[in-house]
Amino acid sequence: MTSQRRGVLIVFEGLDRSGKSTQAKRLADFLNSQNEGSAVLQAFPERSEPFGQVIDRYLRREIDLSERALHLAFSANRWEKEQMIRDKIEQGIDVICDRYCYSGVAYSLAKGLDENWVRQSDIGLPRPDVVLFFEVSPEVARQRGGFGEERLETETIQQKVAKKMEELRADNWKSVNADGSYDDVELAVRKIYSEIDRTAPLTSLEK
Ligand code: 2DT
Ligand code: MG
Repeated sequence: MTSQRRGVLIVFEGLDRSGKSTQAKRLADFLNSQNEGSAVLQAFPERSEPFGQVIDRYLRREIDLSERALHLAFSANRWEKEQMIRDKIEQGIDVICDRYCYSGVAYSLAKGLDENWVRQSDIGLPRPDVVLFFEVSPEVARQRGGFGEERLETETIQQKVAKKMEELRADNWKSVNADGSYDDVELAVRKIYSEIDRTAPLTSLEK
C-alpha cells in the first residue's frame, strides 16, 4: 500500500464582509503556487450544481421556498459535492471550503428552526480538519462596504447569525481576527494551515 499523505478539509466561516472568501482564495492560490494542483477551492452554495441553481434563484428572489425546503436545498448542495471532497482528500489534495454546514445551521437557527432537525441533514458529510472562524468588528465590516441585493443580506439577519455561529464553536475551530490587513490575515491563516495534523483519518459529521 502506498502511504501518500491525505489532503485536509479546511472550512472558512464568518459573517459577510469578514474577508473569508478573499482569504479562502488566497490560501488556495498560495498552495497551488507552491505545488500546482495541491488544493481546490469550493464555495457553498455551489451555484452551478442542480440544487445550487435552486438556491441561486431563491437568493436572487426569482422563486420562493419554505424555510425548511431552503435548508434542505443548502444541505443537498453539500451532498452534491461530498464524493468530490472525499476523492480529493484521498488523492492528497486539500479542499478549501468557503462556507459549509455551519453557515447552514447558523442561518436556519437564526430563522428559528429546531436545532436537532437542522443538524440532521448534514450528518455523514466529511468533518473539517479545521474551521477558520473569521471574526470582524462591526466597524471594520461597515468600512468594507454595504450589503448586497440578495436575500439574507441584512444587518438584522447578520446579527442573529453571528450569535448562532458563536454557539457552534467546537474543538476543531480556530478564531481568526479578521480586522487586520488582508496580508496580516493571510499570514495568520497560513500559520493555522501549517499546524493541521493530517496523520489522523478524515472523520464524518456526527449527531
Ligand atoms: P454567499 O454570499 O457566500 O454566496 O452565500 N447560506 C449559505 C445559508 O443560508 N445556508 C448554507 O448552508 C450556506 C452554505 C449565507 C449566500 C447566502 O447563503 C447563506 C449567505
Ligand atoms: Mg453573500
